[in-house]
Amino acid sequence: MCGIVGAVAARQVSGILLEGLRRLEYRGYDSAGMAVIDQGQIGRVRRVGKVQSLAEALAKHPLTGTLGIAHTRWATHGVPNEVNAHPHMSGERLAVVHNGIIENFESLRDELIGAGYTFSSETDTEVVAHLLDREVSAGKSLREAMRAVIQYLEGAFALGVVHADYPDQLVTARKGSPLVIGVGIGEHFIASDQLALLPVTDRFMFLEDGDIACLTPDSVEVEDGSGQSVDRAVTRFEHGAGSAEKGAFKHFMLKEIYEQPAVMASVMEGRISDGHLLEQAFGVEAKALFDRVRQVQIVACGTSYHAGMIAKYWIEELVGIPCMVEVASEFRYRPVVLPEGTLFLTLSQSGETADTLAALREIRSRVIGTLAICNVPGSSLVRESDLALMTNAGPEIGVASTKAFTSQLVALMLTTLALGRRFGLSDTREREILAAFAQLPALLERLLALDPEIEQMAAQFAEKHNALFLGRGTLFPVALEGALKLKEISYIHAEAYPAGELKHGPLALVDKDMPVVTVAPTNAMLEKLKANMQEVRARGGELFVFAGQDQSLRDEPGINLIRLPSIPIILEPIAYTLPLQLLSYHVAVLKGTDVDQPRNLAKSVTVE
Ligand code: HGA
Repeated sequence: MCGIVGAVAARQVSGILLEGLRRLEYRGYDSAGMAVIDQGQIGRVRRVGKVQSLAEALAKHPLTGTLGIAHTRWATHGVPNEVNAHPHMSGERLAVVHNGIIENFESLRDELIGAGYTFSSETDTEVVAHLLDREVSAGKSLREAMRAVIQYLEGAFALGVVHADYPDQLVTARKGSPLVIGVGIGEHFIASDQLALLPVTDRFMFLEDGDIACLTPDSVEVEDGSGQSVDRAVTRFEHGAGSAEKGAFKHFMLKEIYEQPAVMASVMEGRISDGHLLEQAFGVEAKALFDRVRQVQIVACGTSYHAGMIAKYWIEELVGIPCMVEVASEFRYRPVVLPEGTLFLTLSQSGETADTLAALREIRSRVIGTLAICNVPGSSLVRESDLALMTNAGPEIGVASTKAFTSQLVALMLTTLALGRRFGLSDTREREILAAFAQLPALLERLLALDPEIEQMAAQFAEKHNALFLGRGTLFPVALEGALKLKEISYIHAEAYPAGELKHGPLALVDKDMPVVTVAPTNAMLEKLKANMQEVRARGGELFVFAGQDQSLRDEPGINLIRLPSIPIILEPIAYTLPLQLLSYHVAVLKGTDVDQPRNLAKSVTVE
């Protein structure tokens, strides 16, 4: 995932741009570049690799000037090399940086070649530079040119453009990819996120999809998709949001639970356009690799393994190809049989999980390709896999994983859709699913409102020594994850079972001292689940039920019920995870454990 920075000021901007790029490094990139306008000329420097390589190049060839744009690239079209690095230019007078994917770039490129333009890169972005030049050459202002050009573009984009004939204008536009305007005094900025601009401002304006803005040192003028001039609110940066600071929260874990609505949006940002998935988001080689996939082998550890288990339900239902899931520490040490056409998919928050990494290294030569779903760009897993999809969850400090898990699930659904297309999943179904996923931020906000009720429920666990978690279908891995959270941070022994297994053994454990947590959404499995709950009640077990809208389940003696809002079935595993995270959190706080650093556990398990 790449990043953009831009500045228009009265002072020199190259230092501001470079620091902005450094602050975007966490997003991952393969090359970096900068263009600055000085005395009517554009100076440009680009380098493959780290921002530090760009910094060293700039030390030798400094770029002076008060208007500029810069970029870190994560290639989607064309290999990572200097020619493909941004900014891209049309002629000598116009430069553009772009975050996103222009889906119709091939037809636009053919049209531009027909009009006499020559292309120097393999990127989709270069069409934007030439389209803008064509409009400016036809007499439009830079801003009018941007308005005209974005009408031609299909896909997702955040754009920053400078032109040597407009030495005090930075023109920007966004649709589907993140972009924020930093508001200063006598200077203005753009960036992919607020963190990039914190050294220069704490006031930000967020553009909406389809907006265009024209920044000068003294003004910011925004127009919406219909060309109407609009005011977008200026807000102050809230310290702690998305960063490695606790802010007002008592623990990182609680902060990270509460970040999940925003995280759901950032996993999808720039990867969906007009209701469908942009599969190039997986990387340059994605299409060629996905075309050859016939089954999927997922390997992961701990919480990530539970995410993989949910993906198995999704892949087998929506794609209709086999999906195997295994914990890495088992997989890597046994002789595995992998059929032709296996995509090897690893999941890890840190990308350094020793067993997962070892499994990848072991198997790489025996599969058609490898995909890592990971939260840390530049991690070993990402570097060593053919494709990578970042979960964009931001730093996760609490040892017990929360937002990393739910963001992995969103990334896994995007993977499911990319594969599903090749096996008959209709465009309509893909759009329905993505429309449901678009509701996630709002839905998770509503679930967070249940926090006080969940905190009350937690009081009944503080004295317990054991707990049982039950679920069916995709909610079985959710139950496993709920039990793992409780174990990890409250040290209460917890087990999870598919509810249908109850009578095959664990029912023997049920008595008045064994709380049984049940995730019971209103879906096709509910009637079966209710029968399992009766089995518990009949043995004097106390039920703690997270229920859907089905009214036959009631709060009554022996049944403690928290009712969740109505939730689309496809979102159930993500939605039902959140109350279980809160339950574990509050139990741990009541027990007085070290919530963020539970005993004996480490965040990134880099040893086997
Ligand atoms: N499609 C452009 C920009 C890539 C990007 O946004 N990455 O996250 C390219 O391939 O250069």
